Amino acid sequence: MTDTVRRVKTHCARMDHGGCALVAEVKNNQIVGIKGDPEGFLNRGYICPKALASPERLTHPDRLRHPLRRTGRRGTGQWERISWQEALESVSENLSRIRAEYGAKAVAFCQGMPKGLEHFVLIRLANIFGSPNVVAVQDVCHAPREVSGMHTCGFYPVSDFHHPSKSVMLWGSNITATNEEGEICSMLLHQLKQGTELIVIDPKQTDMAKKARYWLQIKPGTDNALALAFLHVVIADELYDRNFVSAYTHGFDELAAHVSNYPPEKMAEIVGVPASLIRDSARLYAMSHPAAIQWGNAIEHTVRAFDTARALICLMAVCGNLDVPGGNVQANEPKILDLGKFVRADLIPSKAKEMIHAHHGTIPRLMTVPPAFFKKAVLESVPYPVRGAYMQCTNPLMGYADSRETFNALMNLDFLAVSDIFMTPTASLADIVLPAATHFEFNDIGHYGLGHGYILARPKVVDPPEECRPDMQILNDLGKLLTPAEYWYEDCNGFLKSLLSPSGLTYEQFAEQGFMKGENRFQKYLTAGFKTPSGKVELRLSNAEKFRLPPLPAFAGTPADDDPDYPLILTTCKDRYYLHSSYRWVEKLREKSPCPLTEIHSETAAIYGIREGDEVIVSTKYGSISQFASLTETVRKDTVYAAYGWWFPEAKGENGCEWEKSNFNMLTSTEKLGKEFGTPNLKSIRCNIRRK
Ligand SMILES: Nc1nc2c(c(=O)[nH]1)N[C@H]1C(S)=C(S)[C@@H](COP(=O)(O)OP(=O)(O)OC[C@H]3O[C@@H](n4cnc5c(=O)[nH]c(N)nc54)[C@H](O)[C@@H]3O)O[C@H]1N2
Ligand SMILES: Nc1nc2c(c(=O)[nH]1)N[C@H]1C(S)=C(S)[C@@H](COP(=O)(O)OP(=O)(O)OC[C@H]3O[C@@H](n4cnc5c(=O)[nH]c(N)nc54)[C@H](O)[C@@H]3O)O[C@H]1N2
Ligand code: SF4
Ligand SMILES: [Mo]
Repeated sequence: MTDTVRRVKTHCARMDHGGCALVAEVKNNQIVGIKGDPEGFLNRGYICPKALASPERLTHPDRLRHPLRRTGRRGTGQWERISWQEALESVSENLSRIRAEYGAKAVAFCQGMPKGLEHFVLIRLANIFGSPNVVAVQDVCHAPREVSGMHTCGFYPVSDFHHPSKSVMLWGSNITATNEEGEICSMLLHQLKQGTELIVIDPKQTDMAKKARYWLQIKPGTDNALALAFLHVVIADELYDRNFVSAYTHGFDELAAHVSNYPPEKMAEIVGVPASLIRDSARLYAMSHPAAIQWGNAIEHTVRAFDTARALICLMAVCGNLDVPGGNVQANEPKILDLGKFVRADLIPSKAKEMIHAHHGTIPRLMTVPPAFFKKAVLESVPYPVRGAYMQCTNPLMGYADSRETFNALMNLDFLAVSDIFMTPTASLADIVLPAATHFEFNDIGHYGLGHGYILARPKVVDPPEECRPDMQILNDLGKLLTPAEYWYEDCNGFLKSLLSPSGLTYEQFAEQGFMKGENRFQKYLTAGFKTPSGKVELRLSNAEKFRLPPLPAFAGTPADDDPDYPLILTTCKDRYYLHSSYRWVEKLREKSPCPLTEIHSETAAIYGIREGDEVIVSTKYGSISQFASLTETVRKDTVYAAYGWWFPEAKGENGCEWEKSNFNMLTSTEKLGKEFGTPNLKSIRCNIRRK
């Protein structure tokens, strides 16, 4: 055994979408030091507290280290240790039995936030197995932005921070805390120093709101109303890009007539922002070309996700900011294997018709099942029964809306296998639990399939502990048991090799190079038009009637109705020290954020007789939770921010680690869903609050 310190360059991952280049110092198979790599093309040396706590993530004494089989009743915490062979055979036998009895589509393959290549290997397994049902969290994470983009302009318009923008509008995106989209905020902060103007649309005074020229403290859930008011100003003041609009848009006159109904003076009260501020911000965005809109989760955390995303894409388009450097661009992929080929989409041509959500009339090109519809299939057999599930990298009991319903669905499955690194509330309900290796413990590739135009090398740094295995390896082995072996590789390096093969690079050469980026090509529409039915940006959707979609983005009222019993508005943002429900068990992070805090304006708190640190009960029509009050001036007086993702690993399995007590999703519901994506309201719910 050597005791010299090795330095390994890799990229951070699995604590958000990843992206920061890191240098890890390794001694005796342990990470002993970690820092941001000054040469990182995205982060230029930046590293956040989550990444600094990485080593503890790997070495925690309670980490899962062996496959487990349930012995007592489901959820009672009784397990026996079994071998990998027994575990894989049990998963394979159970899923095969369900396939024989109910058909392949009765098995769901579930994944949370995409973390690495195993996400796509899971889709591949589902496709080869013959199930159209990959359940993911895309209903509230990116699909509304991505798929609305595909229908409107033929691509997913991501903000381009690699080139200077004259102005940037951060719309419901807390980028310095979340590194949303893996577009590291270091690049934006650098631009601000060079004079880029900043507009922030957020109910909370975030770090970036403090730096902004204009901060619009919007009432949660009214983003589409505000975006329409922006469009009104841009069109009424004739600030739009005439040449672009006349040559490359479809339905401008209809949009113009439509948004004349949304003047700032009328919308000001709805959105809770003064009309003059709306006008000034819209003018600044339209007059500083190029400009980027960095849009976050707030766009897609309400039942109005589609109209909101559409209104913002129309705004990008009429201001001439689509696919120009420093605007919102269609990223060009490097020379690597096409996603469809990687996941073997060819093997399941009927997927779009057969997947669960097709029955619910969701938007075409949404390819993962919204969790609300997955639960309906499990609990009510609508549109057909789903009886088994394989879950990896996800904790649905905390992440899906309506946790009580999720609990019932998980309890109602005939078979549930969960791969995780820790015994989470969800894993505690499984029949088989598989101990996964995680970041730093295997060769991986980051940012594949995310539409940002680059992939990042994540070479292995240390060996995984005891029996932990990379999900890619677990799936490759399971694939051989469940489906014809010819579709699988000798080991999981086969996936890396095939992905990289068009580039001609081996994984080692790629890792040496660090990343691969597509070429900088902009304004592809000049020669190729837009990939839409009309070949133009569809301000008015030409297929609206066919797909039963609203042809123009509209404001159809707030996502949740007013309710005198619940006079306040509940919303949330992610904790900068955790990823969703993950890592509450990492001491270094827990010290920074020890307990669930509900943020409330000091004046509102005074009305409700709430003091700093009081234990409070936050209630909605759907449920109640307890958290601790944090008094602040940074949120609106009518809005309460409850913390999201809280369970208590230290409760050691008792009552599933108290998954109900402070869990935000006890307060959400699937009663009302957006038609296009099956999205529930996560960010604009009526609530009340009292001292416990
Ligand atoms: N109310 C509310 N609900 C939300 C949101 C919100 O803002 N508010 N956000 C939504 C969004 S944007 C998303 S993306 C989803 C997130 O939903 P999930 O992705 O399900 O979120 P996590 O709670 O982080 O669960 C991830 C799990 O993966 C495990 N894990 C970590 N690394 C590995 C690994 O390498 N292998 C395996 N097998 N497991 C691993 C972690 O221990 C953890 O249990 O939640 C959504 N739900
Ligand atoms: N630390 C950390 N980083 C993460 C994650 C994490 O869990 N923790 N999750 C990762 C994932 S999967 C994702 S998708 C991204 C998400 O990253 P973000 O898009 O930044 O997500 P959020 O923190 O949910 O919300 C963003 C902002 O929306 C504001 N907001 C709340 N309600 C409204 C509203 O109604 N309208 C508007 N305009 N704003 C509102 C919040 O105050 C917050 O500042 O982050 C990724 N990075
Ligand atoms: S911001 Fe994200 S990618 Fe960067 S160091 Fe932190 S967790 Fe890693
Ligand atoms: Mo997400």
